[in-house]
Amino acid sequence: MSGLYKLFGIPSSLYTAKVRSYFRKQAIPFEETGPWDQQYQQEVLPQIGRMIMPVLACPDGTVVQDGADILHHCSNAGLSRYPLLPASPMLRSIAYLFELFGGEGLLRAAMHYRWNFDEINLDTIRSEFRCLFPAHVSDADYENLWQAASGQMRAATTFFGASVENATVIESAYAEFLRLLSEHLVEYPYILGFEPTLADFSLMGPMYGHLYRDPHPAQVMRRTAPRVARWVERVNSGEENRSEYAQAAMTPMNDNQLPDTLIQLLEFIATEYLPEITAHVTFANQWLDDQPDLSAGTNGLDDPAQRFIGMAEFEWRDRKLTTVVMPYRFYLLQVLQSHYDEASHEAQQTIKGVYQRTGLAPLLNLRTRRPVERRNHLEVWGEPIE
Ligand SMILES: N[C@@H](CCC(=O)N[C@@H](CS)C(=O)NCC(=O)O)C(=O)O
Repeated sequence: MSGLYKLFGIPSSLYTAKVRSYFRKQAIPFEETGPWDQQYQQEVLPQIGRMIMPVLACPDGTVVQDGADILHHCSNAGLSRYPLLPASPMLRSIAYLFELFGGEGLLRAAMHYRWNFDEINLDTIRSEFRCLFPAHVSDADYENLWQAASGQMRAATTFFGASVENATVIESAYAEFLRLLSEHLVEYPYILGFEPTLADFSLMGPMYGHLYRDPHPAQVMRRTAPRVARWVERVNSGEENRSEYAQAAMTPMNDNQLPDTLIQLLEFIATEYLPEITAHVTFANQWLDDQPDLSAGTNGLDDPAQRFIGMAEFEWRDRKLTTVVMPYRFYLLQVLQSHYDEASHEAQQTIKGVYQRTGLAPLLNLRTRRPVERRNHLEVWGEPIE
């Protein structure tokens, strides 16, 4: 093994984009290769138990799967030149919120803009998906592989509610997000101020992996939110290209007076994502109640690599949606909640105040009856919470 960190993923992978941006911004030398790589196939895959990206192979031989775990692993190893998490408990809570929302809440827009614009996107995506397979695969063989891989992702698109029928609402919600983020970026080069954090890296999943790179959404972003496109480039670069920001203004955010532009982004997250995650927690609790004998340390399903437990319905903006329930989302939600539980009374009051003001307060108490834990690189249920 080389002395470098090795990242397994492909350029168009959503979750790999989160990890790649962290490595680039933190100026950590690494090499990236696809899941076709011999090391992935022969050493990594048997360890992680499912075909998934991103995976990080560390120089000491440790293998870490999952974007969130990879960032926290590297941060704990002291690799971050910019702290992954802000020191302030208030801002840290918002960083965890963006980790949840970035990877999971923007998935609908990310999938819609990739898979519902075939005329503009399809040739590009077909070329991008070639990176999943070894270079020697023939065109004829690739055609079959592409049909299978793209078919699977198209099915996933509808599981996340990104159907053509929902197109106008998805697009207007995303336009609103771009507008709010553009306004926030007038004052701040990053989500939580003047340094990149988990919040920025997490948003890179959808915002870079799909929405900046795929032809149709790339044009939408460039034309309607060029400042957002520059932020995507900034977060993906080791350089500090923030010349558009006045040095004088670089005072850290004040916990007790968060910028209105950030508050508005939080309100957007409440409207966009709270109904969905609420429905998913309700579904999961019913599902857990129906399986009183579920063994802790398992996912409760026949296939230990399966990531979905069912479909839940909820009201989203002016319509009803049914989306797939993934325990992984609770894994991220729990981090936000544990941080809140462990904060000082004073910090809890500040966090609660902001969550109440923005409509996010239910998130602090929305809990599944069992925690989601990670065992052997898979998400599993823990013992019931008393
Ligand atoms: N929570 C996981 C999600 C990873 C994930 O879904 N990755 C996609 C690519 S962006 C994947 O590998 N999908 C393969 C599959 O589901 O078969 C993480 O952050 O690592």
